[in-house]
Amino acid sequence: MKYSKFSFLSIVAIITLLTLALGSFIHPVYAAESDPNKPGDIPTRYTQTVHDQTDEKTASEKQANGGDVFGLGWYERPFDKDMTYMPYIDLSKALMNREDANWVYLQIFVVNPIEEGASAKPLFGVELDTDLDNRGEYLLTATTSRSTEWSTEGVVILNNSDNMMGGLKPVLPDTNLSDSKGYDKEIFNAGTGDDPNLAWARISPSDPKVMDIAIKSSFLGGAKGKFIWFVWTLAGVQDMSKLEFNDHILRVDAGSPLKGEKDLYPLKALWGVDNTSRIPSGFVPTGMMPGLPQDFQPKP
Ligand SMILES: [Ca+2]
Ligand SMILES: [Ca+2]
Ligand SMILES: [Ca+2]
Repeated sequence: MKYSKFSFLSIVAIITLLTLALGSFIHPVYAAESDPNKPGDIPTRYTQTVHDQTDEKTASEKQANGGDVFGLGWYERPFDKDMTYMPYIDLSKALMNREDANWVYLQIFVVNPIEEGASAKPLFGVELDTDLDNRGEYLLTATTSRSTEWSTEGVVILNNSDNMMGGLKPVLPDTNLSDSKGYDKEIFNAGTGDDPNLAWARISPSDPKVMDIAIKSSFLGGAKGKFIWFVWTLAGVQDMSKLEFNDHILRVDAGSPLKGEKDLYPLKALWGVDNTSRIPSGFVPTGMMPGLPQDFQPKP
């Protein structure tokens, strides 16, 4: 009995060693399995989560549930010009995952299934400040009429040619309306561009209220890349030369989704839009950056 017990333990030890050896071998294989030219499954470890106000509870009052701060470029306006609620563009959450060797994955969550908004032709997107000067470099947008398969169709990346995104005061409203160019230059459109596989989108196969977006990690500086990101849904204004909106549209002309803002309510020129606050990725902000949520601002 003693002998067989010893041999049982030996077998366990050998299996354990084999498992350990295989385990250390399996890890790098995982990265190699990721296709550098087509996105795949979205990793779930180390995901950054950003929450956004939703308005289903105040929709019947024809107003937003707070969260709209024109002066910081935070918009909570998933309503049409008559203040009818558009739940299929009401952002509730955004996730970012950078664990894949080849892809940065973004998941954009809204209140109702995206398909419900097909006739409004909204765009789902992300704005990126890649040199951390509070001025966006890129705006990626994806049309919502799409399947649960990854595709570059309807995916566009715009760049800004005057490096004046945000006018004289980035993020904050300029004193006078700005003539800065906004996002005026197309660098990717449905596979046309320097890299035909740069950016992809799909409706999440597991949740019809989620748009998945994949951007090549190398475009954002690879594993160590530092950038600010924030997501958008855009149905009313889709002229990207009007960004930043609070420099190109006066507050009084933009209107307000909040009845408390008596002189501004209801929505006027700037309707059918939602975004999140600006979120740092790959770094911890050490100086004040406008438009970041309080959690990310340095403590006084
Ligand atoms: Ca929202
Ligand atoms: Ca920038
Ligand atoms: Ca500005």
